[in-house]
Amino acid sequence: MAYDLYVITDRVIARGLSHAEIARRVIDGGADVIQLRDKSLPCGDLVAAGCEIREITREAGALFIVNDRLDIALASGADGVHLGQDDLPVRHAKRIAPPGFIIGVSVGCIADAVAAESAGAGYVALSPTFPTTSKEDAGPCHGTTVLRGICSSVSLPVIAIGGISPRNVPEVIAAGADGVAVISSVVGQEDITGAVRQMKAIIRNAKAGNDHAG
Ligand code: TZP
Ligand code: MG
Repeated sequence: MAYDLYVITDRVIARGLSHAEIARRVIDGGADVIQLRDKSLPCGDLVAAGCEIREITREAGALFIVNDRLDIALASGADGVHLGQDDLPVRHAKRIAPPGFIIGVSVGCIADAVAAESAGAGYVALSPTFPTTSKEDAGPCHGTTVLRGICSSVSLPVIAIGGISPRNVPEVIAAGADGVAVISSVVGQEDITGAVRQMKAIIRNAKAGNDHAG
């Protein structure tokens, strides 16, 4: 499963585009994962958006993850859910989730990442890696030293989230991250599809550089 480019929907940052429209543009550019994230939509609208994104991602073979809401993820047929440290604990989510369902977890330190792995998480995301204005309560950023520590402490895919831009992707990949999760660097751009293609090319080059470095 590739986590290279993980794009998170945000209707405000996308200047009012619907979640499905964001997903279409992101998938056209070749993103690997799309996360439906909306803390204000009523349940019915959220699950409807989830079902639309499920169709769009299924056709493209991309992963579909729902933020926070295991119920919405299951009801819309998503591949997984993304949980924060204050959301449903992984071991409880696993009691409800079907086999193979992915549970991603936001972590802020090596200990969180190791705990998430032992509880059965499918991937971890260092949140936030760099300063971000896209999430109000993101808290202080952890940087690439913590990222590097997490990458060498767990065998799960590790994703960097928060303040990721084309400029800092090489540094994040060099620290050992498997991928990057972004909002503004893709969803906030006028040409969303073009921004995805550009980020994918930068990630590909950075990974090739790691391979050459041995
Ligand atoms: N979780 C941690 S940081 C963040 C989320 C949803 C926001 C990421 O947005 P951006 O614009 O890529 O910094
Ligand atoms: Mg959350």
